[in-house]
Amino acid sequence: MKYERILAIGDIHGRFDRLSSVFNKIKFSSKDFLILLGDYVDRGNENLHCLQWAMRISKLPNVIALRGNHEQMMLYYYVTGSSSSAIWLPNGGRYTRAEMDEWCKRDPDFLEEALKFIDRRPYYYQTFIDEQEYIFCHAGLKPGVSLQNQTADSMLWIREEFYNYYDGTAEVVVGHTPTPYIGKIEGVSVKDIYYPVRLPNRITMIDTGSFLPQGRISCIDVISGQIWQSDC
Ligand SMILES: [Mn+2]
Repeated sequence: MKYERILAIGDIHGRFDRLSSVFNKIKFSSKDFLILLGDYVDRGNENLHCLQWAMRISKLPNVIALRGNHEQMMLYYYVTGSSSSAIWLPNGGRYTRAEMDEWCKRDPDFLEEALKFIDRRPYYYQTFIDEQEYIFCHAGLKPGVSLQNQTADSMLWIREEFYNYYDGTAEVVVGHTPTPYIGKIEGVSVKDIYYPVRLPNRITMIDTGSFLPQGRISCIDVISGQIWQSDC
């Protein structure tokens, strides 16, 4: 690949202050490729600013914005109205929903644009760097199942089954499970619970609790391994 850095940014969850902080530090340019791992909305106080930022920046040819489980819940809530959509509001969606009600008074088309954007989000991004396969997705992969046969539910929601039992050859970079919640993992020293974790089985977890009081938003360059974090 022709890019100098392959960057991934983890969960954002409506923290535009922390997003700006980390994004300013990385000094993103056309020489970089950037993958956003999803969960732009919910739990923060500037959820739609974060979603709008993702909508704008992903128009660049060197940016991919993936789908997170929070975008999926939001889509279900507004579009299908099915009983499963009821989980969105108690999972932080009530903040996004309240913002949406306000925004649509000024810009009645925004809801439709947002839902169209979410509906087009891919579940994963695969690339090869020096013949090493890399897979980026929001939550993870079901162990023993090929990439083509992964379900949306696995890629958006999986937790322990993935990080305890994944044994594939691809490097996998995910968000979804905040590093402070991972707990003690054998063979992994967690110096700082709000710092990305690389597990022995090729998984890198970069959701560093963006919405938590001491949390951060993190970015990693998978080529060099360099990490940038927002100020708290
Ligand atoms: Mn999340």
